[in-house]
Amino acid sequence: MEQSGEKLTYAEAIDRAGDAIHRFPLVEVRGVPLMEHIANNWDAIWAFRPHPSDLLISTYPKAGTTWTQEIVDLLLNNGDADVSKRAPIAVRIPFLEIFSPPPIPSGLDLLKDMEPPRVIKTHLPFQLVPEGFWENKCKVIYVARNAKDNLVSYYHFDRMNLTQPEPGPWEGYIHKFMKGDLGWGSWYEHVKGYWREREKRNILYLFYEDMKENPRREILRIMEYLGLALSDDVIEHIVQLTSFKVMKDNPMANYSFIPMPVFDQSISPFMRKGEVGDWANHFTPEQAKVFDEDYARQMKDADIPFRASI
Ligand code: PPS
Repeated sequence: MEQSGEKLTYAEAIDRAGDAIHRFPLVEVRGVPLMEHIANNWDAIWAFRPHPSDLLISTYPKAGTTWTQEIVDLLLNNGDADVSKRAPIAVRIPFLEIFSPPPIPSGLDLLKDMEPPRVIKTHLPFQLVPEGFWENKCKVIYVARNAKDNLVSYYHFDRMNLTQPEPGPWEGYIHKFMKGDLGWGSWYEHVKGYWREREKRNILYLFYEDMKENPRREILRIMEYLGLALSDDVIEHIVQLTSFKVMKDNPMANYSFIPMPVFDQSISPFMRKGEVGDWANHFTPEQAKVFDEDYARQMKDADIPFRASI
């Protein structure tokens, strides 16, 4: 990546950012709490104009973004593992709204150096996605994960991502999640926002649990949505390359390219467990009861077929 004419790796850029890296507070943008640097650069993010051929992968944090990014990158490159190892996943598929202390490149910095068609990652809720994506009828893949597993994954991520607010104790974190008091706001509003718009906007709405249950089936759905036709052998290869185990050992996908002091993977690895139902190892029966009652209230106006076990 290029900064002022000089090519820096993520590790070098993070090293240069030095003391500017810490746990940033959340600042609201149109009622949605976002990391401070994102909020401070909101006008530039909102003004982003995609090309009609650009593809957006959108998720609430920790819903299966990286997995889907790797699948899409491999599908677009005919399952060629060497091509998909050309750069870290965050460079191959930039994170639209991310802004960090310089010289760490922003998502917009990376995007301006790429020719369309580009694949772009976002965690923005539907209403904060720059309007050009809808005006240009860009393809959008949305991935949703059941609330309790999503919460568990986010909790461990907030422990190891030293640029996110302190997660605090587990019990309190459950309540922050229920209130939407986390980066990118309410899980409930996020999954509902895209669900309501999915048909009108031609959004491919996927579930993490379906991907775990039958990755081949879901990879084929993505392939068809992208208008591709790959051979069975290539699809099988992509299924293998995007298994949790293989991605965990892939330095271009497992976020080992984002070192301390941003990610401390000794606290919790980015590729942590990759399972459906790990929530049962975290929630007490009483916590699950409180959560489920609140869930019924918050989700009563939507009928989204989430599964917390498979
Ligand atoms: S981020 O930071 O929002 O982009 O994180 P994201 O990639 O959305 O979510 C990380 C969780 O996805 C799991 N993961 C996978 N699960 C199954 N198969 C594959 N290939 C895979 N790759 C990543 C990852 O382990 C995180 O979930 P948890 O439950 O914490 O393990």
